[in-house]
Amino acid sequence: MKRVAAVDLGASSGRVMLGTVGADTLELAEIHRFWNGPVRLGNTLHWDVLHLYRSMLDGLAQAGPLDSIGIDSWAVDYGLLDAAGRLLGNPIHYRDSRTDGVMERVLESVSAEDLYAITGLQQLPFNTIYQLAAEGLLEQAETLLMIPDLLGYWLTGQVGAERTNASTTQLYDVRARAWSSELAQRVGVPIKVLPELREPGDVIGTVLPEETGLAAGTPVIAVGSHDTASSVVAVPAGDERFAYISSGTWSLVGLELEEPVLSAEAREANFTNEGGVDGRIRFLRNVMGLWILQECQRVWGSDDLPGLLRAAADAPPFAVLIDPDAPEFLAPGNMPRRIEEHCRATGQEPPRSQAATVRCVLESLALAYRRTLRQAQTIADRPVDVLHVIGGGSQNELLCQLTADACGLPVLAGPVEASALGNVLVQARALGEPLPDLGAMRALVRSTHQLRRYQPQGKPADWDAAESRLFGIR
Ligand code: ADP
Ligand code: LRH
Repeated sequence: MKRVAAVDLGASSGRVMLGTVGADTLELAEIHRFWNGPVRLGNTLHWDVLHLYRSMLDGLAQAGPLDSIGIDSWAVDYGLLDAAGRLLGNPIHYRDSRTDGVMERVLESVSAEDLYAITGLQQLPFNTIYQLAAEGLLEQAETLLMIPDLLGYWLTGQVGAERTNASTTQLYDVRARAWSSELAQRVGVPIKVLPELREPGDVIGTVLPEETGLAAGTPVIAVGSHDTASSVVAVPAGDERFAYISSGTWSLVGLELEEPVLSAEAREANFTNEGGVDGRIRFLRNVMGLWILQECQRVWGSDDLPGLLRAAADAPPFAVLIDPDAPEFLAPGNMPRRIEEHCRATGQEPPRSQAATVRCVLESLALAYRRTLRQAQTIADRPVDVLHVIGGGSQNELLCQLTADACGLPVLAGPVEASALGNVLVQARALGEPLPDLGAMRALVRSTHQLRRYQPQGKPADWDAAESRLFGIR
């Protein structure tokens, strides 16, 4: 049996989970959960990185003796270190407005076609490359560390760039599997700041006892440090042809492939080819996800999500629809008002109640999933038979049912803590547990976790009509 800690930092909460892994055992216990989110300071949105560090240490201290520690977090964001290893500035949140218009500027010096041919990455305005083009501290920087690598550095003193998260920067060559010095040069990023790549499963170092107050000697292991990479490891798929939605603050909707798809079709449909564990490719698109609902709840001051979802289940279907990926939904703010404005701008009567608003958000997300999955299957030429929904959003029964209905596919929901499980599994393998490949890891998740099945219901024609309406207003 191995006893490992998974530090899993999502955009809405961070957690330290204790994982116990053996031949037929895969158990997770929540040791510590803490708030995470944007902190506005002046005009800039930051992450509270020291709160995350402190909370991580608190959780690890409570976890007791550990065989190892692994860290994963959301992608694209970073901290910069100076030559003495000191943090330069506080890491900035990807929803900050400093990248407004930057992508367009960068595309004047590197074409979208070249960028895609090298990186295979979807265009998101906050990709690391665009953040760096807006960065004021780059000249003083010696090292760039993605968030999990930064926390790993503070735990061990060791510097490196874990590959799955590096692949989200848009500075990584997806075919050469290396940093793209050509791109770095063309956008003015000194190549020296990009550290040596490390693999999921590599030992980063051992915990520094004096600096951290933790037991000396515990190894810190690189996992799929991009949370989505870790969560896809824990998709409980067998040998069926599957798609997945990693459902949390974002909905990451797509397929697992062996090779990237870099066609013009994939680029035009804005699909990404992110690097997965064991060299797999996550061929997916970001859908705005439950962020819209989180922001509605914040504005309404309502943390009774189950109550809101019950009311939404009784609200009339297909009353109004939004394009959840519209840029106005990206930044924090008054989301209910933005939904109203979006409805008026698209000639629809805005929702009149919280229940109607939630229904609108969930149906619109289900339609976005349907469109994304259909495109993914066509572009990658990979038909699927089943859709796995994993992450916090897999607990949303209404959304799971709407997703099954909209996509015309059976949905298998769970596990909820997929990222933490993927994190734990990669550590356990590195420590010698017999988990030779993703198939073995997924079989262990399947045999130890209860999944909930949703069969498509209702009339497919209703969703066809809703989709035509949505395209009509886009
Ligand atoms: P992230 O890792 O991005 O922070 P999570 O995977 O933790 O996100 O998922 C958070 C989301 O899960 C919340 O925004 C919420 O919509 C959903 N969620 C959490 N608990 C429940 C629940 N009991 N029922 C339905 N949905 C839930
Ligand atoms: C999900 C996620 C996603 C990224 C986004 C920034 O937490 O890592 O895969 O696109 O955050």
